[in-house]
Amino acid sequence: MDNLTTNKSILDWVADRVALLSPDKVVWIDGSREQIEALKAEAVSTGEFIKLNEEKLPDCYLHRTDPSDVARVEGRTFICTPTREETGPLNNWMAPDETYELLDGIIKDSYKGKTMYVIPYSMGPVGSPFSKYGLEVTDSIYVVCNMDIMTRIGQPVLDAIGSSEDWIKGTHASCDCDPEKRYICQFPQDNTIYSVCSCYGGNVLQGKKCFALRIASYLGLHESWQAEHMLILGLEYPNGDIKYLCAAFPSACGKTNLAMLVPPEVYRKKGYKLWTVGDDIAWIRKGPDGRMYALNPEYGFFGVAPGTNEKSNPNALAATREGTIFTNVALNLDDNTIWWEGLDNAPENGLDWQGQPWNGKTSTEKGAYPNSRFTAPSRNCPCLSSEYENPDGVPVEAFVFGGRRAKLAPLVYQARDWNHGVFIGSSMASETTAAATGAVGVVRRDPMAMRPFIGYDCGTYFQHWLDIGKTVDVDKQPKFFNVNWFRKDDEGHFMWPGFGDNLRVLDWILKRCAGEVDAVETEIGFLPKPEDINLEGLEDEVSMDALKEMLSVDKKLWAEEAEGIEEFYDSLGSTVPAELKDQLAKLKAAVAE
Ligand code: OXD
Ligand code: MN
Repeated sequence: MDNLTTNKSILDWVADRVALLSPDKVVWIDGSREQIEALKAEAVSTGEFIKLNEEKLPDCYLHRTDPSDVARVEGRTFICTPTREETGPLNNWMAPDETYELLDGIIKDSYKGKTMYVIPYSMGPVGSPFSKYGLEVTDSIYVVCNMDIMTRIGQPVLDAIGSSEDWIKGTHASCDCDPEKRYICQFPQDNTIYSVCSCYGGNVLQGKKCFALRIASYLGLHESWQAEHMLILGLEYPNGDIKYLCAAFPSACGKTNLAMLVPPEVYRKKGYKLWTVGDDIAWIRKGPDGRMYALNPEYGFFGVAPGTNEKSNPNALAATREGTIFTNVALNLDDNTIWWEGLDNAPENGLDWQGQPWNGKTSTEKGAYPNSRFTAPSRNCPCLSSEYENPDGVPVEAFVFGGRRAKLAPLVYQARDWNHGVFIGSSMASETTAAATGAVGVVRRDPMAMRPFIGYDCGTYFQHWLDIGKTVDVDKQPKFFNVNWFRKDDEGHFMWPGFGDNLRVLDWILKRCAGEVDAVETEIGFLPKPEDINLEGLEDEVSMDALKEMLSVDKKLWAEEAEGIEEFYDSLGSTVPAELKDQLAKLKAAVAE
């Protein structure tokens, strides 16, 4: 097959990869449907893919990974910069030269007897001012087919790169998937990514976490924009206006569910609609009108399967009904479809995620791995925003942060201004699952939900947020909010129903942005007046007293929280901005008894 480009930097790099990896054959991924179909057929013939029921799940496949290779590996993820200081204390660090030597040693000649696939891909619509391009070489058809869903691939990307040297160089080598030799390495100064000895999506679909967050956050620092772990959604009002917001939550807090929520009936009847722009990553920059715009650089959803069902997220479920690759879910042998925990009708005649005979009615073992995934094309999502492909992104009214806090954080509150908002994001935290049993769980700080994804030093990242604020006129700045769907009463029950009813909170947030509703100033920021949260149709589930409780601030708990934030800031070293330390001092003073 011919090369698809005359770009010297690309051809030299591919030749260098061939010399290192020694493939039998090189195949350039051109993005044609015929090529992808042929690769899927090949993967079925070797057993790498199982073709599912074509009538019920057209063009859908099941894939199983090695049981030791089923999740992102934070402990083996490295930022490789010339100095340790550049990566900061939250990241693992290795020196670039030694790392190249180590990794090249592991992967040398590992493509022998195999094909090297060269995938040109774009994060963002090809040609958009936001978009960035990359190439990933891989020995895995699974990676090619997933990248085809998650990113825009092929010839148009090479045409857009033209003769430029500005593209990300990505090397993936499956090797033997040995967990001891597994490395996920980002080299921000070299625009380079290596994923070695893994085939799990979050490690090897390099467009996602490796590029669109770790490398992109570093690029954003130097080019004055932001790569954030945020969903983007639009709320359409009965008059047809649509307002957009971005929201960041740590994992297991329902980001995909919020991004695709179904409005409560009272809202639907009035004509409100919810539109999804993205469920995981937002690239954010100032537009020509001085406002901030967000774009989803991805092209698909790489979602957690278990728990996704008609009640929790009918839109995500619908998105998986065609052209989807399922990873590590259970197989229903009766009709050759898939199953996971949270769906009805567990199959009696099934195979579990490792391919072992499994009876969903009687087995106490899980059918699907808890982190099993679907890779589904965005275009399948029934509530996909018509602005999703807009190369200029959507204007952002609000940044929303959140986490699981059983007692501390109110249902919603608003920051006083940009810097206070950055303070709230920087001190974000979530309680571990101990919270589910009623006990207050262990608090893990996860600033802006970016803890595993900031490609450089955390304090410097906070400063970048503050600096971006200074570039935007105050009247054009998005407003900052914090939400907590997970507040519990004294018996340990969740106080807020969540899911679609979270729209009631988003409604208040957007009303605040439009200046349409008052708020109460408290020690921690602006809280809603209880009567301004619309409980219409929810009166049986949430009493006014319960709502008041969810909107209360316990100064003693906040004083403890301030101590926790101080400890966290201390652990981050000297780069934590003075402005944020001032914010912390203000909080401490406000909640002191
Ligand atoms: C993800 C994650 O898979 O955040 O999106 O881990
Ligand atoms: Mn994520």
